Amino acid sequence: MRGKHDSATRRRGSAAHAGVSAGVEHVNYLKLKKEELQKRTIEIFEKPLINVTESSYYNTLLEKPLETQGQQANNVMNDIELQQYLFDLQGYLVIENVLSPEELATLNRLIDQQELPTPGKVQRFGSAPDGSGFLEWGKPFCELLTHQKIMPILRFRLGDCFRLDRIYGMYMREGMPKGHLHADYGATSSTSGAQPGEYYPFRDNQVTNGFVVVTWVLSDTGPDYGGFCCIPGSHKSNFKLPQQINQSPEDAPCVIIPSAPAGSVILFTEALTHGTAAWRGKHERRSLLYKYCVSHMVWTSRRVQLPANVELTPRQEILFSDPGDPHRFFPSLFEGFESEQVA
Ligand SMILES: O=C(O)CCC(=O)C(=O)O
Ligand SMILES: [Fe+2]
Repeated sequence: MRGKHDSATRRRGSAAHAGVSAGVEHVNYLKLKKEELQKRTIEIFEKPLINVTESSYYNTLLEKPLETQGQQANNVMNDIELQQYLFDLQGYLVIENVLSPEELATLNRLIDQQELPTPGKVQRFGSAPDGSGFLEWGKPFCELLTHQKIMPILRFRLGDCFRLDRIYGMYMREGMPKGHLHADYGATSSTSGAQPGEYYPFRDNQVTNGFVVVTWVLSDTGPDYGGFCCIPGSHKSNFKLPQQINQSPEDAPCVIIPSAPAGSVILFTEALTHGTAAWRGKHERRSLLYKYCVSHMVWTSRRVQLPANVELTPRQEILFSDPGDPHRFFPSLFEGFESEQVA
């Protein structure tokens, strides 16, 4: 809406050269007087860029806003709009305090009970496919599949229909070496010579992104310890990763190890150039990775199997479906599951 000041400016015939056509105001900012320019600048910065509550897209995503608004004002990372912006900007997102200390202790205890071999060359545990991997180790692992904190974020990335493509845990002991930086889509991917696909297109105000990894952090990771590392923003890069960064990522300022205390979740797109930094922590690294993709995409021809000993919810079971065209051959994870979408 035009303000009082705009019409007054026009009436005076000042140098503002403001005009309105089809509801859009045209202003030649170069010709505005200093005070007028200052006032407009302040107005622009005070106005929210997107009014989330009025956005119909947002309203279709959530029946009620997340438990965020007001109630959790001090936990800004619960704001879905902020999460959306940062995930798109960086290609990854860390949300702290998603797991309670009790949930964390339970998951770690269940892993301890497995008496896994000491991590060495192999840094992975509980992988699937084949089989069900660590999902068979108990219900708490299955509850993470459709955790209410991650589902709205996955919906932004993957739409209403997505599947669980693969899972594995990662564990590391002090002194274990780094892994190579890589991206599964885009210029840096090993298949970049193939027919170009669309790996991170942004169209019609929606991100369509095929693969998202959800990493549940069960012990502190970050710059002091090692663990997940990445090049923020690299999911949008048009150029292949230069050799010198690939060879010594630890010397490249663009490679970061995001800080993620135990109980956090790290979400990242597989189009992001990412990897595993050498582990320097005195404690064991423990993370659980759940990899989701849009329903019509697959990484491998094998499937994660339903765990035989844990009863899943109908919504969780959808994640194990064979690939299929969204909605036509693959059901929505949100329609009919509204009660599971908010706390
Ligand atoms: O968390 C990590 O160490 C990175 C794992 C990884 O490369 C991946 O999930 O694709
Ligand atoms: Fe990876």
